[in-house]
Amino acid sequence: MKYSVKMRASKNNNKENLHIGGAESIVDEDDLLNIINSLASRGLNHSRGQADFVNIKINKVREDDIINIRALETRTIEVDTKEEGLVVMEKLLNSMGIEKSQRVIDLLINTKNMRGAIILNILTMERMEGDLDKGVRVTNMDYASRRDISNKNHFKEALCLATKTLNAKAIIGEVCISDDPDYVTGYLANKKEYIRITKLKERGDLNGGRVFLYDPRLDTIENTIDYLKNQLVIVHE
Ligand code: WAQ
Ligand code: MG
Ligand code: MG
Ligand code: MG
Repeated sequence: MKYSVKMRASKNNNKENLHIGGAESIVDEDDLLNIINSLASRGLNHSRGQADFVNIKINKVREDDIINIRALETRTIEVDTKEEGLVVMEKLLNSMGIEKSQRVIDLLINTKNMRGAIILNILTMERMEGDLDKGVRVTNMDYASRRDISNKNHFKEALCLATKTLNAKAIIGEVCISDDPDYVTGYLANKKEYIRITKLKERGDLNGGRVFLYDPRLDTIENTIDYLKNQLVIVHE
């Protein structure tokens, strides 16, 4: 028996509910209480301050509904400046056959305050995510191996998300910049690898986002969004 456990934490900010963090796991029954503990403490003592609300949702899942996939290969490209990092990203996009790579980058670096990702049609350069403020959130994924999730591990969590995302038939690439002001390493993923680029923004910058590159010839947008949101995926390293 396996369970999906999801945590989200928020703060009160002038009566507004401000999201400060979230995390999730897919675990065996034996690990369930430990994971609830780790996620609760992660939510309560978040790096963006103490939470006012922590919501933990537990769902039993059917093993037959889970697909198992191998993590993308990873490599790192070291750069000294954000400008250099963005040039590396542009060249990688060009090498993937993306003609309007500069437009992909403009969209990425101007994104802020979205909870989910932009889905960009690579033929028309139209946004496909429907809710343009929120974007599409990829969820229902985890690693096969046990790990300590009481603190955020940017790299591991992003690799898990990218592995699930790039396994969608029609998603051929992803670019990402963290919205955390102290985390300047971002990445580009394609069907084969997850390429870390060590500087894509200046320290202190609160902007960040994700753009998924969608090829409409490979699958419908409905199937693609349904897969990203709902398919249970376990990633093997
Ligand atoms: N699904 C879709 N989009 C998301 C999700 C999600 N589950 N979570 C976050 N986003 C979008 C949203 O627009 C955020 O503002 C943006 O991505 C960045 O999210 O190898 O920390 O959680 O070291 O800040 C990269 C690690 C870390 C690079 C990325 O993203 C490396 C990171 P954050
Ligand atoms: Mg976040
Ligand atoms: Mg995240
Ligand atoms: Mg963040």
